Amino acid sequence: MYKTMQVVALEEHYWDAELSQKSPGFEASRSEWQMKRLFDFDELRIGEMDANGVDVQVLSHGAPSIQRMKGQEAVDLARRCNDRLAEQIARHPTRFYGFGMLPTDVPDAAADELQRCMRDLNFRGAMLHGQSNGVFLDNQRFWPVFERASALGAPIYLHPATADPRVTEAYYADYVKAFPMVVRPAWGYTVETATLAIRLVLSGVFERCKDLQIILGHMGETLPYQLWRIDQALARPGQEEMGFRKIFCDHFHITTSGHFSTPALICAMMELGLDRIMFSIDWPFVPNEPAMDWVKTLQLNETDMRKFLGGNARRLLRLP
Ligand code: GRE
Ligand code: ZN
Repeated sequence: MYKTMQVVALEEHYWDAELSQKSPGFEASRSEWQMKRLFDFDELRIGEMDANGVDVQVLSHGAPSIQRMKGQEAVDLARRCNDRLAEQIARHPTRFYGFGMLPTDVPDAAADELQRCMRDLNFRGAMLHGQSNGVFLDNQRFWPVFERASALGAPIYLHPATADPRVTEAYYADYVKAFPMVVRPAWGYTVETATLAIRLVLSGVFERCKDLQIILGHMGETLPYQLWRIDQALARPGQEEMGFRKIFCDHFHITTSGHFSTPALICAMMELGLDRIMFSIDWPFVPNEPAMDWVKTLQLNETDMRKFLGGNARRLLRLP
């Protein structure tokens, strides 16, 4: 059944050569297998898409992207990276779309870059990675970015990055040597990104930015599972209409990147509804095979499967 359906995966990464050179420790904990694929836009990438039935990748830079670069250097470098990504997409226009990177260290310039990405480069939104040089992105200094995203109808994908070094030291230092992934997909990434999502709701940014849509990967970074408890604990009498659950369900979409669990998917479907859930892989941090093997086991009806595999992404990202 899924063979006749278009498969769109939207947390699929690449690395820019110049930005990675300027990012110390970029290769740490990343395998040779992943490194080779992050810089490839041709045979390896498209060959593995074809071998597994992935029709479209929406490309984004890997973590921490431009979120740890400062000032005018960040502004200029983000522009060059986005231009280079657009060139790669133009070489395979039916297979690739893009999420831009934004130099959040200079918020007004980041908002302008988002607009340039959408209007001039035909990107489908932007991806932000964890804190911007140590500051959570819900801080009002970053609201120009969210206001512009809302006005442009540009979804913002919140991707994990490693936590503040003080958190890593206090919470993980004694296990990180034996289990380096504890600060990344095993747990640290999840905590970091779920915290940012909760802070964004608390900040009130969605009252200002009525059309802002946020995407979370990794099956929603645990938030669908926690939704009832968070909503109940934060509830304020007389403000039921502005509760956490309502804001989360109105302003967030999630993807399955790197999290191919049917019980987790069922939980997310019950909390958010299928229309806000989009298949994704997280290639090349996760290979395509286990993702597509999992999809074949899902007992979704044809309409829902079509939405899940590509239809929801097509609508949210306005893909042709
Ligand atoms: C990363 O290095 O950024 C990474 C991993 C594993 C899973 C996802 C991911 O190492 O982004
Ligand atoms: Zn990712």
